[in-house]
Amino acid sequence: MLPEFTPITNLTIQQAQKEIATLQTDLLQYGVAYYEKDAPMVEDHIYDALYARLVALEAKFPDFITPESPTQNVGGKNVKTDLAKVQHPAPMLSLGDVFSIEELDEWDLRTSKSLGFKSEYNLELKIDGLAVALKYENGVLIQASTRGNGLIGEDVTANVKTIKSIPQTLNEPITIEVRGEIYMPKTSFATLNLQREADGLEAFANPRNAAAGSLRQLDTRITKQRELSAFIYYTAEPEKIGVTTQSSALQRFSELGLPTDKHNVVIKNMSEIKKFISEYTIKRDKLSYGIDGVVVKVNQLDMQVELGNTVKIPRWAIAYKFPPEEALTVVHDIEWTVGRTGAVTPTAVMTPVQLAGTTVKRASLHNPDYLLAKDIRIGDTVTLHKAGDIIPEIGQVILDKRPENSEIYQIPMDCPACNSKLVHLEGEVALRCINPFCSAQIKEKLTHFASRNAMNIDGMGPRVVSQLLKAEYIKDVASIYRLDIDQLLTLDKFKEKSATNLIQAIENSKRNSLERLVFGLGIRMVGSKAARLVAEQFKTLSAIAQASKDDIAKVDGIGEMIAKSIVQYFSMPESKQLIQELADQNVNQKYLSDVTVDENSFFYGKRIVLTGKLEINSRPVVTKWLENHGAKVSSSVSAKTDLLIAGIDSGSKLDKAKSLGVTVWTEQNLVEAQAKEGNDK
Ligand code: 3B8
Repeated sequence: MLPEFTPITNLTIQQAQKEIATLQTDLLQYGVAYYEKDAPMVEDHIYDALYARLVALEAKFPDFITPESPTQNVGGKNVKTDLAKVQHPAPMLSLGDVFSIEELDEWDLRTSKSLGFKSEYNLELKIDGLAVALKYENGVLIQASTRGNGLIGEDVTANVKTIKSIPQTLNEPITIEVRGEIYMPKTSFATLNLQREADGLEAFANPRNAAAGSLRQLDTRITKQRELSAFIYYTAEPEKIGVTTQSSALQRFSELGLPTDKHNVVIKNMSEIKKFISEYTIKRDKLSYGIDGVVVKVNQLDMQVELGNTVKIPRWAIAYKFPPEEALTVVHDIEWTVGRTGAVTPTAVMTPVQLAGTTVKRASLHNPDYLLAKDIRIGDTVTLHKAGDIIPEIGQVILDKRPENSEIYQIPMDCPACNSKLVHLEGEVALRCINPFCSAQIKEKLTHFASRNAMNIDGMGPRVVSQLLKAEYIKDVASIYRLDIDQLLTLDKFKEKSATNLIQAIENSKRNSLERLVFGLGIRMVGSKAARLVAEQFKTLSAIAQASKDDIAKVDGIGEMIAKSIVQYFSMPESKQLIQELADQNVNQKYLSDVTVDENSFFYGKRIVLTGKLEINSRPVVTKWLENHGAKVSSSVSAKTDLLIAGIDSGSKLDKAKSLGVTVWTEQNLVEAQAKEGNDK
């Protein structure tokens, strides 16, 4: 929580000195945690507020500024990693920021006063990522670097080259340095964290940390597996592309093949800024990437030059930061669930509250260490926010509101499903159930096997899996293929038709290409992407099973850890037996290269509904395109719908989607995503 700040004018010199010293030390420490370890110790808005307080104090008491103060080097961080260093030809500045409309008005006044007239502004969304500089020589990408301390950054060329939206060659053979933001789309962030939790790794706090952690990797293969994207917004050499305004620079970047965010607008007066800000305060939830504010830039480039820069920030641009969305609620219970790998994770169950557009009542507590570090107890009042605007996360406990008789939460010793003793495997934060016969693990494994991206057995969701397990009709993956209609008909809610359909779906799944089976087996750390890569490379399940760790690690996009996990999996006698049983049931174990649909498409396997009048493409064209990318286009919205694409005059379907919390896109969002899919090929 933020401390109450004493008004600066009321401070004695001694008090000021003490506060400045404390802030300098704390902020440096937070900076190291954030920039070097990608593991923030405090929330962004708290860091920002403390930093602003330090700036104000140092301005009033300049004698106490030290060279080590975080205010004295850009971004307040000293860079230290093993990546090579790169000196920026011109300092890579960061933006000054404001947190209220009043401060924005003051900035506008100062700017107009310096210029002597009111300037046009270009408004951009402030992408929540990390800044990079890209050097192109004769149109070829030759270097990429992070901001670092503004003067010296880190060489991330090899990693940036794995980012599909960043072109390796421009559409024109020019030599230019451009700057932009690398980010991780919200869906990729969510998937990555789920996977990390299943693997007992610490989740990333937000997409920006995930992007930074992914980019600042010494192992390029890891970066490649993470889905990063980018937007370009700046060059110090506009003459090289013949532009005189920021808005036309963005246009030219796009012509050169560089990715740009298309939400920018040019405005003539401040009332329009306010409209833009309130518009995106609401719309930000719907964007596929995180934004944390709005950037206002003087549009004329010659006016930017006239205004110039301070040592740290440009005078011609400013970032308006959105207020953090936070709510208070009470924790009623902590539930423990067993995942398919046996990781036992706690979830806080809370009084439902409205938070950034949705009702929230559950938040993952990730692992016991996390829960204990925050000292969350039953009955506690906690702050709740959304990490990276999507995932509800508990900030901190409000100690003043803690019930008097509260007790430290006791971490369970036994598995909530099978009662066997839980363990901490070495080097893991997760608590694990290692009983191979644990009913919850088996249920999760089977549900995963049947799921859309794995064997895609329609009609075999968690509920049916539970029914089948309870009736003891199935016990492992292979037994799914021994089910018959008569068994299904004994189950509640099963009729002739649904039973036949399920048997048919099981039968169809035998003809899946190998990558689905590999993913479905639930090998630790092997996601759908890694599964596809090894299937493509080795072609048959037995070839994968016989491959050595080194052979597997040689596959582009597969790291040592994944390779090790695959070898370990296939070395287990149970796995060998399972594979044999699947083969006996004629489950295909070969890679079928004639799969036409790109399983990596964002749209793959999604249930999508179109509504309203589409303006850019006709409905049949859009439907066909979506189906070609593996989506199921249906006509009615339900809780199972993944995405609603709403055109003009969308009516009841839009309302229903909103009430169900289904993601809603405009047609423009779709076109952008389609463009991205095009680039990905
Ligand atoms: C000058 C211009 C820094 C930035 C800038 O979306 C400068 O323009 C900068 F010194 O950091 N996060 C943006 C974003 C960030 C910056 C920017 N424009 N749209 C962003």
